[in-house]
Amino acid sequence: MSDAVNNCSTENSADLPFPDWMRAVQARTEATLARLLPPEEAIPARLHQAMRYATLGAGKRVRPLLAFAAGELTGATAQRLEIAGCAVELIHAYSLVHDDLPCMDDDVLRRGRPTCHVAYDEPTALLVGDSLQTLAFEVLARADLGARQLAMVRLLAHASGSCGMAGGQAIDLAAVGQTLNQPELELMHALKTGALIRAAVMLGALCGDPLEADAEAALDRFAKRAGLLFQVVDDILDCTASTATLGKTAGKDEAAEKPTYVSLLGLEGAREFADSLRTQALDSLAVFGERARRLIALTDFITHRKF
Ligand code: GRG
Repeated sequence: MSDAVNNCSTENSADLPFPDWMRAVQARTEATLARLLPPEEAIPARLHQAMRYATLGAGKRVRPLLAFAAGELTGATAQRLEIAGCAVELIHAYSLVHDDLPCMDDDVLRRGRPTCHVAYDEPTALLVGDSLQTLAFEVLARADLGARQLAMVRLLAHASGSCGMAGGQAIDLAAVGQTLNQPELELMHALKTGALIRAAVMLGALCGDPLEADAEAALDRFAKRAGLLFQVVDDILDCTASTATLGKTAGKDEAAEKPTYVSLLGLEGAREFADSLRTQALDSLAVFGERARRLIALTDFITHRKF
């Protein structure tokens, strides 16, 4: 593994400027995912090729970045954080494959490439999602993650299931053509997008030493605000950025008559809401002082991202 890839460990990353740290975590995540996924020649080869196609070579890796940044609060090792971060990223990759299927959002472009069911076929894409999801739990269960490993498995399962991401997707599908008020919209997004972002942060922290109860509550507050912020920015980008920049079809929410923060608050209102979520997220980190500097920088990255 190259120095850049190794340097993201919490033991020796203290001096890296944020962009270098971010690139190092992204490279380490890519290398770990490549190692954890079945080789593409292993039988059934077509399924394994499609799993690697859907997971490798693109994506911002925001969730692993959050896990690594949260791990800095509890002195977690990079060996544990790469496992926690990749488990969440595998769930995320599965959700994108299923979300793009014709029976859901029916999209042909993801991460600048044909979606999985277009590049392969629908049954394969369905099995890719299923297999990535179970691989996430296999990865989390077979590593040595310390005394709270079972709690980590439980946390990821809850965040992914019907009371988390899958439940949020169900609400999203039912909301097409409906007008939601702000609490309803917030619940949908807290589940669909927020639950996994929150899981990434809390899993990263769980890789290290236990936090005091009030510090854990502050981190949880941060994670919830950051998850919602991520979605509000996503809504803004959907109607302000181009398909080429996003690597996925722009303007889909409006075309599909989906309630979003932009449809509810207007573009300027959504921007103001994002700004207030950023402030609330950063306020929650105050208790951690300098140890939260990567989380602070990531909050700004999430706020100002262009895709
Ligand atoms: C199918 C159970 C199931 C759930 C799908 C995550 C999700 C629920 C749908 C994705 C649709 C979507 C565009 C949601 C908005 C927020 C989001 C998750 C955007 C994509 O995440 P990024 O920007 O993607 O982190 P990359 O490609 O960078 O990994």
